[in-house]
Amino acid sequence: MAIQFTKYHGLGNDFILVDNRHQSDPILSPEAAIQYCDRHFGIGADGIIFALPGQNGSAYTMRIFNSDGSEPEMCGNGIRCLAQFIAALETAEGNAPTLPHSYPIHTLGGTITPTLQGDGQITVDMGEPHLIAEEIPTTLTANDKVIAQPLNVAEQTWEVTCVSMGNPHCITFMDDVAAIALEQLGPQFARHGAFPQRINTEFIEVVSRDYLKMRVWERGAGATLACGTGACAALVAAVLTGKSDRKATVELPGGPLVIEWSADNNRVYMTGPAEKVFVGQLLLTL
Ligand code: ZDP
Repeated sequence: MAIQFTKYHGLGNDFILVDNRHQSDPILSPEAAIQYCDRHFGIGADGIIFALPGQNGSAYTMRIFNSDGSEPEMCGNGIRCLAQFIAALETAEGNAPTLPHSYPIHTLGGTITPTLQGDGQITVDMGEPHLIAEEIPTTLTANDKVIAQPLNVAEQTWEVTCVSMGNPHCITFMDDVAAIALEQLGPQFARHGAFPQRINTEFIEVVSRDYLKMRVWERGAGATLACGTGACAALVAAVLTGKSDRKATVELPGGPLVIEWSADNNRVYMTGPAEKVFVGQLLLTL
């Protein structure tokens, strides 16, 4: 059976999008995700995303498998791609949305709402960041926030701040992110014993109070060109440690995202692009 797919990316963080609206479980297995995400034996992607029927009053549901087959709760770049994908499906069916248009999407990390602006940018209401250790989850403290706490990795002590954007993030600030040994350190953070669900790791350089530079090692996907939830978590961590304003540009290897944490702490907004690259058919049998 041939299944249609569409390839999208958000600042080079790339995904295979599958129309799964006819069924409430993903039509592909985590093993299939591993194979299709492979850049040599498959299509190549950081993850595979399914557009499923809505739940709890949401328009649609998003599920995602990382390139290693694990399932994250949320995906910031992915949900911008999903919004574009859904709009394209609706347009092909004669129901083109009038822009700006918002889609409340059910995810394992709660309801997240992307809004397609008229100019190709997508602003996502990413919901509330969670800061208490057990919500991350991390065992670094018992029942408190983890802000600028010491963590030993690779025989060094790092000062880390932990934030959940539905999925877990560990943020470290430094003078020069270009100098960080990402491939060596990333896996050691991701699999550190203090993080029972593993963790996404962001290394951040504060260029100014409204401009951060970020490199990321993602749980389940490794070094990626961009991470939307990571950029949101990094801005929250920068505000918590007094390093940035509530609105800043976060420059990733694949390009910039604009992130804002609302004054009441209840919402993080992320604005950035999502591009369609190609369509094709899944032919591997798994
Ligand atoms: O939490 C995880 O396991 C991440 N690898 C999920 C993907 C996050 C993503 N890069 C984003 O943009 O938020 C897609």
